[in-house]
Formats: sequence, structure tokens, C-alpha cells
Amino acid sequence: MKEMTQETEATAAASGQRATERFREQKASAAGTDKERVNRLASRVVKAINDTVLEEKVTYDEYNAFKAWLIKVGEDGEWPLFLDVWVEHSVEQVANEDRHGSKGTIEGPYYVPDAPEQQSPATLPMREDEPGTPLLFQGRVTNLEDQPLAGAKVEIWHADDLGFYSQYAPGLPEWNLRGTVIADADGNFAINTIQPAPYQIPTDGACGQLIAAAGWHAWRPAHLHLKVSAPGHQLITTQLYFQGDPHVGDDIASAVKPELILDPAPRADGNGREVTYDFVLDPE
Ligand code: MBD
Ligand code: FE
Repeated sequence: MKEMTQETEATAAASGQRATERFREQKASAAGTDKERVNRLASRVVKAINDTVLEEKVTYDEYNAFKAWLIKVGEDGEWPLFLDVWVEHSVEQVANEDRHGSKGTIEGPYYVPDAPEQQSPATLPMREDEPGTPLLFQGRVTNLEDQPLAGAKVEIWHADDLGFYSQYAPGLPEWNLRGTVIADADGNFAINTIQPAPYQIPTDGACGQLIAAAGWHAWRPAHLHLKVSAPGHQLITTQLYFQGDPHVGDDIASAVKPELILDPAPRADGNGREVTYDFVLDPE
């Protein structure tokens, strides 16, 4: 396990602010939500908090600690982190419950659209001496009838061997370990990258404070993030994990599903590992 250095702590604080800025750029708005719906949802959330106070006999000290903590979540820019770690998995479950194709899971706070496009076979942008075990990730994109989706788009992003995402940690090339890979005419794609390491969410901000105060842990299993799409089909946002990872059974973000666990094999040429995973897209 890596040591938390001064540098990584500084990085963690900045990543929340970056995620908040990025999220703001999307200009999310509830303007289209009708009053009855807002009334119903807001009333239920407020009632859940009040029920907790009454049932647990919450004290003024606890109430004020909660208030201070909520303020700090905003100051640290950690609302995207908090929501994506502790809430998004339920939203994803609801959003994808009618799908018949590949399983999805949460997007998390570190996606960046429009990563440089490459035709398959591709090698993700990486530093000359990028640390980590080389990984060849390949597969096929099909529809529900097992027909290949020619030219399907495979967007992939993941942390480096120290758990850092480009554009959220200083000192990394802009598109490090991020890419958009176009499958060939048979729907096949092949992506050369490195295997990411288990990942600890930032521990030096409000979310880390909560984790420490509650005696939880901050780990996510190592993961590849993906968005796979093709014309006429529903885009799937997902993640893939690795068999044997110490945190595959206790992801802090509750985003692991058994169908999403890869088991890469050593490559015949001895150069790292390789794994095949096929994506099945639902029609629009
Ligand atoms: C991540 O890399 C991530 O995927 C999630 C869901 C939360 C924090 C960091
Ligand atoms: Fe992630």
C-alpha cells in the first residue's frame, strides 16, 4: 500500500475543487421538475433526517457537528465526491434496472468528456516511464442479438499506479490514461494501458473526516471506468474491477457487481497481462 505523502495530501484537497468546477460546467438544473415531485422528494429527505434526530435523540453538540461538517463539504468542493461515493449507486440502480445488456455502475467524479480519439488497436496516452503492469484490455461491442456494432465508441479513463487521475492531480499530462477508442468494423476493440492500483478516496477533506470519525475505510478496488456507445443504442457507463483485489468485497462506493470483475491472464510474450470483456448495448 502506498504511503500518504505531503504531496498526495495536497493533491487530494485540490481534486474536490476540480470535480466541483467540472460539475458546474455541466449546468445541471431541476428547472424541468414539477412542484409535486420536488415537494415529495424534498419532504422525504427532510423527514428522513428528522426521523433520525428523533429516533436517535440527537444532541445539540451532534447537530452542530453535522452543521459544521456540511459547511466543510462545500468548502472542500467535496459534494461531487460525497454524492458519487454514497448516493450515486442507488441512482444508477434505478436508471439501469430495465437494461438487458451489460451491467452499468457509477460514473464517479473524475470523467472528462472528449478525450482524444484513436482507432482500435489503441494505446492510451501515458508517460514514457508510466509505472504499473501493462494491461491489454480487449473485447467486442454487440447489440442484444449478438450482432457487432461497427465503430462503437469506447471511452476509458482510470487512475495511475499511485491512484491519481489526470486533470485532478497536478503534474500529470492532460490526457494521461484517458482515451476514446473506436472499435473496428467487427465491433472489436483492443486497448493497451496499465493496470490501475486500488484507490483511496481523498482522506484530507470533509469526506475523509467523516470516514475517520465513523471508523470506516476509504478504499475503492482498482478499476477501469468506461462509457460505451454506438448510434441507435443506449450509452452504458460502467467500471471493471480485478479478481483478487483486496477491496472488491468492500468498495466504499458500493459500485462493484459480480459481472464487472475481470480476471486477466499473463500475456504469452511475458509483457504484462491481458483480458477480454464484451459489451452488449441495449437499443435506444
Ligand atoms: C473514484 O475514482 C471513483 O471512481 C469514485 C466513484 C469516487 C471517488 C473516486
Ligand atoms: Fe474512479
